[in-house]
Amino acid sequence: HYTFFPGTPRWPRSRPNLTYAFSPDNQLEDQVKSVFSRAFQRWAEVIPLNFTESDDFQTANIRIGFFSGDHGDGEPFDGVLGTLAHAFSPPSGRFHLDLDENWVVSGDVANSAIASAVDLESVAVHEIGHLLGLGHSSDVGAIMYPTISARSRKVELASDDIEGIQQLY
Ligand code: TQI
Ligand code: ZN
Ligand code: ZN
Repeated sequence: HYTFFPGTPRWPRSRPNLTYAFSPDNQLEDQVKSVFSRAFQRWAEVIPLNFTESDDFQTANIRIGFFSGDHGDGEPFDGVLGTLAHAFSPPSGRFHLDLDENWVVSGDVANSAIASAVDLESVAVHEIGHLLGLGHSSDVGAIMYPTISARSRKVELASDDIEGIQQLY
């Protein structure tokens, strides 16, 4: 079953247009940016919010960056595997990913030759759930379940995720 963060923080429903931007310190390929776009779209399909990319990292609601190790927020990354990414509850909008992971953007993670390959879209969909106010779910099929099998891909919202997010928005 889904959970919310303490106090049930959420983005104000009166301002449903949320922007996201990528850190100017990362030079991301369009293929990588499109993975995030698809991940946001999966949530936008089931709630009355929409997400658009902004060029202004300072003012965007959701700020996405890839960082290695200690990156100044007291929650350092740890190299390959372990912590993959973290995102904070509304209205923080901070979405950080571990630059040291072997991210797979093609979606074909199961066939990667790299044992530590991690599917970017799977992690993005999960972290966006946190950014929107969902905590972890006890439902093993849910996107918000707190673990994922190695080299696996899970990007489709489960009914548990949908029920949770629709209760928030
Ligand atoms: N990062 C953890 C996560 O996003 C960070 C975290 C731990 C956390 N406890 C939390 C965030 C409580 C919010 C609330 O869950 S992670 C997965 C999964 C991680 C893990 O790098 O361990 C995914 C990131 F679910 F697969 F294990 C993304 Cl999909
Ligand atoms: Zn961070
Ligand atoms: Zn999580």
